[in-house]
Amino acid sequence: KAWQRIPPGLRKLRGPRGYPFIGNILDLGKNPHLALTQMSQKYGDIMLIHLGTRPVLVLSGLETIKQALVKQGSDFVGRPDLHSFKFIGNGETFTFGRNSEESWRVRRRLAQNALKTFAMSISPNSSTCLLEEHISKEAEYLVMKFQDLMKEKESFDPSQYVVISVVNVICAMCFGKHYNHEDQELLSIVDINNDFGAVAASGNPADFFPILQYLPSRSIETFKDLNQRFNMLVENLVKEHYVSFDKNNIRDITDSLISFCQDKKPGSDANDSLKDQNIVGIVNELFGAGFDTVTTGLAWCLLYLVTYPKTQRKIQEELDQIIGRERAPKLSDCAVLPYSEAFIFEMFRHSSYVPFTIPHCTTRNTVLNGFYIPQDTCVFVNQWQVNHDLKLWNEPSVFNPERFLATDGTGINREECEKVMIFGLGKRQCIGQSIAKKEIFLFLTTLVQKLEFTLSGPEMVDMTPQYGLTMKFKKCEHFRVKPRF
Ligand code: HEM
Ligand code: HJJ
Repeated sequence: KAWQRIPPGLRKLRGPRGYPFIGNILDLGKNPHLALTQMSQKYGDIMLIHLGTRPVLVLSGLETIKQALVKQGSDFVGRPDLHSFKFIGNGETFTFGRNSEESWRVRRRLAQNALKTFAMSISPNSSTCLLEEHISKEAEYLVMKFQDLMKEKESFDPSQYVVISVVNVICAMCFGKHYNHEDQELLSIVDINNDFGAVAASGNPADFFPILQYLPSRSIETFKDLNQRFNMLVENLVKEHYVSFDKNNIRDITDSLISFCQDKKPGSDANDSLKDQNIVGIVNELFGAGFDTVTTGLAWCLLYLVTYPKTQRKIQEELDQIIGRERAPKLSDCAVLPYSEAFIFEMFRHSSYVPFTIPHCTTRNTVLNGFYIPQDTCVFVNQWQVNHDLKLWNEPSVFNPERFLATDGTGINREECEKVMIFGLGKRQCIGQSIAKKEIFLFLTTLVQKLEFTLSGPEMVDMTPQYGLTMKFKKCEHFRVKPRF
């Protein structure tokens, strides 16, 4: 009803006409990112659709998105109250929850600081940071494991091994814990082809049709079950930490959060915003966000390597030339390996495997580029559109890492990289961005320095992304590796 009373002088939003009751839900189809990109060409960067009876603002175009999420950041910082979000982390997450802005800010900053401390501190056993130490160890294990698998089988699916390695990196920082690659309990929880991303995706019908919430649904049941097991795993680890907690020996992120809870003075603001039970919520989402996104990114890297062997060779030539074969790559090598970095940016852009940000919500009545937008409007931000915008990119559908190299061939073109949108922007921008890029860079370069990746036959892989919060490709068991030296 707020939509009907547009203040004088302001423009009314346009969008595709929908059906009564269902709105535009059928228009989204199986690939909402593609459907909404196409619609935005007709209706513009700021478009209004209806999912069920609920109005949803869809933002496209890098400049428009910057205007909303950065320049008018506090107007767009909220999260909508979607049905599926209630089950994530027992409804205790600062990412999907609708707590007060104050409570979100305290928890977000706490998580950011804890991550930074336990990733970037110098390791006592070596001269590198903790993050680098964890990644190097896991990446070297993968190099061995892949070679062992080739002794047993014709070919294999690298994803299930990559996921455990990535989990081990985040687990080392959160819990100081290491899992065995054969741990079946963990594998059942962190299987990246689970239904988490399908249910938490922008435009999931169950979020917009209350009636669906009362009907039995396989995907929502698996979603609830997954979140429960996920929460249980984290809760047990946090409980163990309380037992062995020693305030003079803060071992990991969980300890640092416990310490924060115990230090705060009764009655202070932080006291209201962070109770002991929220610790589980915070580490839960660091764990969840930290493994799924990075594993999926690495899986896409491996897929592009085998699909574009010339690109793989160029990365290997760069590694041979700059680092040689004697020593392993380091995080600091990123600055001197522009082709490897360009490959990662092109993987982010071309796959756009996080097609939308997590949905946002307006916190007050606002005006965007002259359009009136009421408080509490659900907002989808189309990252896939930005990464394939013909106004920004030359031949966006072509996979070409060179587009990110400086024209004189000496380094990376930062201006081009800035146009890639996969971590969101503004106040809700991903807090794991720098850790995630470091992980993907070091895992990737360590693997391709030592191994050549191929498929066991031509056309053995389907690159079509399956729509979700993070988009995956179909499980592929046809990867092969050969040691390079
Ligand atoms: C939020 C992408 C890795 C923690 C987000 C968002 C995106 C994103 C698109 C939503 C932004 C928005 O709503 O506007 C990615 C990608 C990653 C990655 C592509 C890997 C390549 C990580 C890692 C962590 C992490 C490693 C933590 C260890 C978070 C958290 C939020 C978030 C806590 C919620 C922030 C908030 O709501 O205030 N990420 N992420 N992410 N990410 Fe990441
Ligand atoms: C999970 C996969 C999970 C949580 C959180 C609590 C915080 C992908 C984008 C942003 C990442 C943001 C966050 C995701 C949290 C997962 C994820 C899974 C359980 C969780 C845009 O993700 O299998 O289980 O519990």
